[in-house]
This record gives sequence, structure tokens and C-alpha cells, in this order.
Amino acid sequence: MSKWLAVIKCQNRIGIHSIVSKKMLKMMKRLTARVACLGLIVMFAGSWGKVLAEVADTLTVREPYFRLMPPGQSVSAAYMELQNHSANAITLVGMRSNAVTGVELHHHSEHNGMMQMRRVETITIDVGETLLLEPGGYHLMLFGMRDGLKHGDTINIELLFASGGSTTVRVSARSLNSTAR
Ligand SMILES: [Cu+2]
Repeated sequence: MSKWLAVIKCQNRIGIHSIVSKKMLKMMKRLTARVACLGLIVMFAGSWGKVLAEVADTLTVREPYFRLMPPGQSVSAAYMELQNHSANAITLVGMRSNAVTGVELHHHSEHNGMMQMRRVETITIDVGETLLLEPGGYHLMLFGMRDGLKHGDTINIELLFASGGSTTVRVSARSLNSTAR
């Protein structure tokens, strides 16, 4: 095959309007094969993503609520129980919510008689385990909470998992001094 024939074939194949040598054509053929292969991987990843989203659905969320703060105080905390019913460990890697400017996973612990709060980047819930987000322990710190929310109002918090799946939790407002559930 002459050099020019190679150029024409190559142009027909990928529509490139430049002079391409035989060597280049070989490289492009290989690249085409790779792109096709990548396409398969992407398709596979797509269906895998669905499977993982189903895994995320087997996380049971109980009693999600957040504390209503006095007017002018924009930082609050949300609590809930997360139980892993799936066959795999579930790792929480992040949260997001349109209702606030930021959500962080925090842990309260006592240190030398002082309560300390630290940010936790990720947390894994093992198969069959329950993660308790409760006052004095793990909690979702909410920043930039707006005023005017009343007891019983709800906000959505999306939980993001290492698998790529996510779950949106409807979290209801509870007055600061309310013990009612
Ligand atoms: Cu906190």
C-alpha cells in the first residue's frame, strides 16, 4: 500500500485532513481499538454505577432530624441512624444540601473533661452495622442555615458514597428544647 493510499484510507476513516504516514495510520488504528475498548469500559462502568446505586438504597435511614437554632445562629447539626443492609461495606464520603452552604461529618468526643469536635472525612459502615449520628457523638454539622425554619420543616441532605451512589435524606427540623420525636 502506497503512502498516499494510506492517507486516503485514513481520511475516510476518521476524516482528518492532514498528511498521515503509514506509521501514523498504524498508530491511529491502534488508537481506534483503544477508544472502542474505552467505550466498552465506560458502558460497563455505567451499568456498574446502577448496581452501586442499588447498594446505596439498602442503607436504612431512621429518624433524621436537625436542631432549630435561635435566630441569627446559622450553624446547626443533623442527626440520624444509618443501617447498612447491603452485602458490602458502605463508605460515606460526603454530603451536600441546597438548604445550607456546607455540610460536614463531625465527631464529638470527651478529652480531659472537655468536649472536642473534629471533622471526619469518611466513615465506613460495615455490613449489618448501624452508624448513630446523635448529640455528643457523630453528627452532620450544617453551616449557613437560614432563619425562619419552623419545627417540622424539612430540608434535603444528600449522602454521597465511595461507590459513586448517593441517597437523599429528608431531614425535619426540631426545636432546640424539643424532646419529642
Ligand atoms: Cu460539629
